[in-house]
Amino acid sequence: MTVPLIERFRDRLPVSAATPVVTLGEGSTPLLPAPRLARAAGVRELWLKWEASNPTGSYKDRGMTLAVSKALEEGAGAVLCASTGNTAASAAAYAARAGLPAVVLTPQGAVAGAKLAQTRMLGASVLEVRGDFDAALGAAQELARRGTHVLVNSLNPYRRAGQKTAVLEIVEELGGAPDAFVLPYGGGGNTSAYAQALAELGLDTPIVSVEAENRRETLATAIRIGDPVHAAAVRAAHARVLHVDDDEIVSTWRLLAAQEGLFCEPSSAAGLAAVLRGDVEGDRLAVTITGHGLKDPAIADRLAATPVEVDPDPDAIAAASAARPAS
Ligand code: AN7
Repeated sequence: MTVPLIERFRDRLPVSAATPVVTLGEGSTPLLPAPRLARAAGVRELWLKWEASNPTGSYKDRGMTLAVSKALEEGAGAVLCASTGNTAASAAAYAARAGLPAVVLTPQGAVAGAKLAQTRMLGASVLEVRGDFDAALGAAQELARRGTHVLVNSLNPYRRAGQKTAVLEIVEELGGAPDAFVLPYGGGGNTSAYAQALAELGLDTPIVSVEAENRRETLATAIRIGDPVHAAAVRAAHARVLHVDDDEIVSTWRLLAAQEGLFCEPSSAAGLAAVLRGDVEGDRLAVTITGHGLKDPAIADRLAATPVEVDPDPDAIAAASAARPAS
């Protein structure tokens, strides 16, 4: 099986021999060259860190393996999070694996249906909060203060410690730092985790964090977060914050699928959208693609080309198909 993230990076993580390792085979994700997109962006090397290949389909699993392992070690009775969907699914999966109950607070009506289905299947109690993500996170923090549940949002330092391993993998695989790390910016936990990794490695590689221009309304529901809880840490990390609008997110999301074969969820395309606009300096960029396209099938169904109806007849199929001559 894939080496668990906690084992691979044991010497760099706050674990001991007594820490139970709750793993689903997270981390060690592909780092893929994207030569066509590199040409389109005018950069020499573009590397895509395909975090969708984590067990629940997003990068959250890197932090969740550690947060849930530590919660179990510390004798927690339950874990709790607020989530736009991916943290929820990850918390539910690792809690199930650990034999702990998970309580998930979601902003009502603002979570992609597949993420909810995933979280429900994984046995979490899903509570739809009448309010936005910020309200749900506020309530989760208040409840966690009572000591009955361990908060596994990225405010939990173990989450960020786990998530920093994406940077360790990229630097190891490239044999050195890229010119910049580029990633989406929702709450900022991942930016903060990347900054922590760079500090520990003694690197001053720039981080470019890309947020939705309209945070409260973006169609990229994963990053529909009005008030990023790690804003101060993002500033302290000197991350460069850029904005992309929904049209740029959608066109990049489509390009990534059509030109590189990577079907991610829309929010995951935010970083690349800024790169394609030419706003990120450097010849060798590492761009993190955070979550899987199957997380949000409704938007793909709405925006992708519709199937054409044909009879089971080869001539009709040949006529209707968009087959191109081999080049
Ligand atoms: C695919 O699941 O906030 O800046 O509750 O799911 O570290 O918040 C998800 C965020 C990027 C933003 N890409 O990262 C949640 C949640 C995807 C995401 C982000 C999220 P942060």
